[in-house]
Amino acid sequence: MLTDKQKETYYRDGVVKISGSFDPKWVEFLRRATDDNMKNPGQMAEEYADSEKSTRFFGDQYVWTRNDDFRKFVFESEAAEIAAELMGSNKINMFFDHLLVKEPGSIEPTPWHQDGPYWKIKGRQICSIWFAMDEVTEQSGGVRYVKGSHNTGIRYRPESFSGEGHVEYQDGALQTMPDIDATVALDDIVCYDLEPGDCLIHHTDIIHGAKGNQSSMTRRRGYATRWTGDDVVWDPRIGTTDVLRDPGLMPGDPLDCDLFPVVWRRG
Ligand SMILES: O=C(O)CCC(=O)C(=O)O
Repeated sequence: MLTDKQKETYYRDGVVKISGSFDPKWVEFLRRATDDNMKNPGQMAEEYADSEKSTRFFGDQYVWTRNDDFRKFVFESEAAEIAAELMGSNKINMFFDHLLVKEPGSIEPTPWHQDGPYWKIKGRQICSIWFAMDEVTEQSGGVRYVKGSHNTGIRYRPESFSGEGHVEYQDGALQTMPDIDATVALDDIVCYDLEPGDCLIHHTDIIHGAKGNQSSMTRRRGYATRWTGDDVVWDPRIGTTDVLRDPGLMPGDPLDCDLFPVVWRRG
């Protein structure tokens, strides 16, 4: 499903764009599921933008646990096998999914961050597949990445997506994210144009963020699924974000459970 060059790009840059690996049917399928979810959001849904200043930047997580269409994508689409091939894993768990919709005119940027520090898991085989439901450009809020930043060994303190700073995620051991726009050369920041059905796969430790959606017409609907491989274990650290419910795991346990099911196994 992936070329050697795509794998090399992922390991070198921390992110790779994949076109043509998903059946095109998933685009309409996920668009419908997204609309349904936005009308009937779950307990983890959030509005990241201030409604007095901006159109919506909507997020919801663990949508696969409540919505049969997202569940179908998680269990039946090409995603888990792509993750297995990329990470060279014998099994793949679904950690969680995250719907991220920036409506035209939504001014709220996605802050620069790494995913790993937010999450109660550890291991190297952790990736996200960000599936584009729309044409996406940097101007419409395409995700921007600092190439190679997954390999520095530095982890930065998580920050709230809704502009409230570090309130929720105090962990004195982690450094504050530097001002990436002011300190990183533009050549080291990559943002791919995407067509509906394309996806980006990124490593858990890569620094990434996004501008608001400056388009006046085009929605930016992304569905990020988070996948883990053989070496990943439960690691409920201070300063990490809540999961949907207690998974019943002990620190160091493999993730296999109802909340983080094994979706693919080499066989
Ligand atoms: O869609 C966005 O704006 C941010 C995506 C992101 O941070 C992620 O998928 O990890």
